[in-house]
Amino acid sequence: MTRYKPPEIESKWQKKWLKDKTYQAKDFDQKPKFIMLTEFPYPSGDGLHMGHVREYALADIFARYKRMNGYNVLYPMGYDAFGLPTENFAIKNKITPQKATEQNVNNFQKQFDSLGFSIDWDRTFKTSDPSYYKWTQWIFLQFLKAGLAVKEETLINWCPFCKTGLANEEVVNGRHERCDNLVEKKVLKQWVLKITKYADRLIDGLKDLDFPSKIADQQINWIGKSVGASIDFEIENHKEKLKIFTTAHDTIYGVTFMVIAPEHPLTKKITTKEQKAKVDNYIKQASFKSDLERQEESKEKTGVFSGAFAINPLTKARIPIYIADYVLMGYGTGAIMAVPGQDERDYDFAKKYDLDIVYTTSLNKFVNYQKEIKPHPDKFFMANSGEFDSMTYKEAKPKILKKLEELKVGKTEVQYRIRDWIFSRQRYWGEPIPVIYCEDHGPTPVRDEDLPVVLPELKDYEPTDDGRSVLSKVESFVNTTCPICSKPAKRETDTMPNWAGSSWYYLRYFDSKNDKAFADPKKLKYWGAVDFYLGGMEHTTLHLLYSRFWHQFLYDQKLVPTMEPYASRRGQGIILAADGTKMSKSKGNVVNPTDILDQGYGADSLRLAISFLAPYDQTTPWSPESVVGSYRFLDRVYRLYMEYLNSNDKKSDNSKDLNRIISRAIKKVTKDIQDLSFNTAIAQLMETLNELYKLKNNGLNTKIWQKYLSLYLKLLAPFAPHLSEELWENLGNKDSIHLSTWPEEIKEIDSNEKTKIVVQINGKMRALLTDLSLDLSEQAVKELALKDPKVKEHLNDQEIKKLVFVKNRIINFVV
Ligand code: ANZ
Repeated sequence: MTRYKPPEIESKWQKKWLKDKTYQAKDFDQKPKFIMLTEFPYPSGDGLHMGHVREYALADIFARYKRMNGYNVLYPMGYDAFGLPTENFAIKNKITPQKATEQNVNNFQKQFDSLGFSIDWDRTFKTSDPSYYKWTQWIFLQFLKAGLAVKEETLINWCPFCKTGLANEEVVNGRHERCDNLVEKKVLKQWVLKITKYADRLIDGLKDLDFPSKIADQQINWIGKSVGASIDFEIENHKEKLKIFTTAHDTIYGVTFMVIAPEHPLTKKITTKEQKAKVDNYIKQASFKSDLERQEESKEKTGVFSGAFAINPLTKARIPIYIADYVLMGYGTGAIMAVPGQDERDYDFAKKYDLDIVYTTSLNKFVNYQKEIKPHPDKFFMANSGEFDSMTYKEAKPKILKKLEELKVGKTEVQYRIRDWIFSRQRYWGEPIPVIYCEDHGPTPVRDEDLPVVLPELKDYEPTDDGRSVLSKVESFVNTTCPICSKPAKRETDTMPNWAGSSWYYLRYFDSKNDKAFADPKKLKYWGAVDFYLGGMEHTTLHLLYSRFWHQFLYDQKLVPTMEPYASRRGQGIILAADGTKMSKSKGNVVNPTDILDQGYGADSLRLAISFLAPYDQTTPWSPESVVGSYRFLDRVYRLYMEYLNSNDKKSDNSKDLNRIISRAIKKVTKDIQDLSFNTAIAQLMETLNELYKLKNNGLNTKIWQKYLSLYLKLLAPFAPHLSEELWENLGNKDSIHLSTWPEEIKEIDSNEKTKIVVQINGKMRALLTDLSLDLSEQAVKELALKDPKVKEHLNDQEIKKLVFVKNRIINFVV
């Protein structure tokens, strides 16, 4: 008997699928469409890793399942090719990023081809293809024309190692998420995208989406909407007002000092001569700390008196203004009113610098506003608060706001934690920002017909130290003419961040070769929103948020038909090394999928193993034995089918048992796939195989087993696509199993199961036959019914003109 040899079987089918375009998604097909999207890989020098394989294998199972259920499935793939890692890889290997990308993509493609995913490769692209980034640039210009892309001088995060500015989202725990180096602050003129204008929409839009609450909450917290008030405090001997943001304006009678951030524009202005030396020194110290360090609750609060005083608009009290780094410049107005009787940080600060504390609840002691009063404003009574004394906080809050409004010193204000998206990068390997500076016309968009602004190939592309991209040194790139007046002008030399190309890539799959538009509107309409987006949890506040923003903007521009890009999102878990730690090259514990294939186990075993490890959304260590286990299982499948194919048994009858086993498997596997419970679906397939093995000892009647072995193969098909296709062909099928239909539930024949049948005469119920075996024939039921006394009575020997029979349910005599 032949042996199961995965490499042979797999390469045979991989070639055939590609040639036959088995997984081609068809534009405008009559079938309902289904888009299975996964995050496209960054083509790094390391190739596909196990995390990729998990993500793409899980998505592939679902895509195949949907295809067999009659959907026009689009499972696309491309390459997110621009960005820092490739540039750094190229520098290290002394090649150009263009060359590095080509090499890496070829390598990835080989791996992809050997894994047998049901991807429609006709739609693929790289974000670094000029034919693609032409449209990234074009979309940027739509932002520019709508006033949502602007150049601003701002304090930004700067990675001194990568020599580029960064977005807030790219800074994790004070470090650059790509290279893990500490981030500095730097003032630079930068392009920013006004994502803050979409803050409310990005929160509201989540309501209609099928996102796990963990993902939705992370986005909501990141946006950080906070409704409060802004209040202007007069500053003694100064014209300027000190504007603060508070969510606790009802504590205003308890304000005993003010705090402004060291970077606040008023800091230098209001500091008195006597305090100047101390303040300057403090500002310098603060500049070395990250926002994170400054906000750490446990850290001892530090600060310095400015020498200036503010006036409380309600009590007219004279209150000292301090400079302290626990107040951040990047939030609210960069200044606060401090209420040490109700705020912990303010309390610690007051204790340290011996400042007054006023308690404004009737309890006359420290009560935490955020934790206690805010959730139960009706349970606390005001005190030391003038005319508002003895009201509850709930009553007083709107009244105090009204008073502040009447005095024209305060108003309702909404603040967001999210910042505008810093969009300039001072690195080479990205999309050039398509703007031209003309002396007469200022920053001017490149004309549509002149797009793309092609990134010139450079030998020397390493980043510079002067805060400008290396492109600024390339005269042939920089010098151009103004699109309006044709006078000599200069190009913008900053490039876009890595997140630009991935903010709209899914739309390009609908029409990846279009050179007239980013996609044909009719195709955009046909495909609509992504039905299911599987990806990494780490992208929740980066790519996933950015692309929702771009999509909402495109919707506002009437360029896409749906308000949101992704109808449904799930996050898959991370694969750890076998010892439970993160896989990393430095630790030498990285498992390479190609090695597993090279050992001869095959892609089917690898896919099965990785889907069987744990529920799809759980972080789980890799287990090397699992591939061996999966291989053994598939080998047993193979041997069973070979034995069947060689059998010439025509007598034995296992049909009842086969029916029972397979009908249960259909039910369970179908439900599990729908619930994304792939590991239990696989467990069921293994169990079913064991049952089939037991049964085969009673014979392998070729007439009976053909049907059930076909059904079993269909259930196995999404998980082990190569082997199931091979055996399907062996069973005599011409067309691909992956284009066949998913098994419908078949009725379980259980010899012990009983049923009842209603007996009607001319449509009226006359008797009920109980305790009958399942699936009795018409003749058998008729005979039983005619013996029933009630039926006899009502029939009264009349001639039976017609008989209506519904199996297991009704028999009706028409007389
Ligand atoms: C007075 C007060 C009294 C406050 C009280 C709280 C409790 P959320 O909810 O996160 O928006 N705040 C405002 N701007 C700040 C900044 N730039 N740096 C640090 N802290 C800042 O928090 C709003 C509260 O955070 C504001 O309300 C302000 O302190 C502080 F019993 O004002 B509160």
